[in-house]
Amino acid sequence: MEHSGTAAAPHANDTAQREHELRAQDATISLTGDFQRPLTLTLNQLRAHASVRADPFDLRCFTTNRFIRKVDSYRGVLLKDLIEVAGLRNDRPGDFKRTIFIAVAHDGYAVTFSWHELFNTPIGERVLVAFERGDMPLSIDDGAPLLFSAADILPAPRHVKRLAGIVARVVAP
Ligand SMILES: Nc1nc2c(c(=O)[nH]1)N[C@H]1C(S)=C(S)[C@@H](COP(=O)(O)O)O[C@H]1N2
Ligand SMILES: [Mo]
Repeated sequence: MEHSGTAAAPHANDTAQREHELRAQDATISLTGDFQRPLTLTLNQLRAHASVRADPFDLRCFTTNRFIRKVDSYRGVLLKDLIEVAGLRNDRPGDFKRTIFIAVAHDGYAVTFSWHELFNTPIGERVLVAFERGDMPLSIDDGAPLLFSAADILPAPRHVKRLAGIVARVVAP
């Protein structure tokens, strides 16, 4: 052994600390694409934002109807509040009503929302980017930041772990 235990320990801690910092930097979400003011928020900035609380629920897959597990109540920021901070584009009158939002996870998993769904139906009142579960902070290992659409019939598809960001696209026929 070249290194004694005491010499190796600080080095190992430094490495762990650096990895932790890198992962903490990873815990940001970006709102990009067709927004007026694209932005990036850290998990801590999310925690400082006004938030809502969802009820506990059963996580169930759409494809298989498989019951996955019970999930305690999430607390998080409404997706539509974040979208309003980034600002909808309306270059031509009515463009904003044709905007879709793609929620993309770090593993490439992606789901969509429409402007009407978020701003003109009750679903939007219950789509949140969660940073807490059962009154405990969610860590990156728990899947934070995690997007969840609480009004969905089968919740698993739009229960997006490790959300990387929201991409806005004004779509045309
Ligand atoms: N980031 C990410 N989130 C995801 C998925 C995924 O592949 N990636 N799959 C979804 C689907 S279809 C299901 S059924 C559940 C699976 O949850 P589990 O991995 O905790 O069992 O996660 C949902 N959230
Ligand atoms: Mo699923």
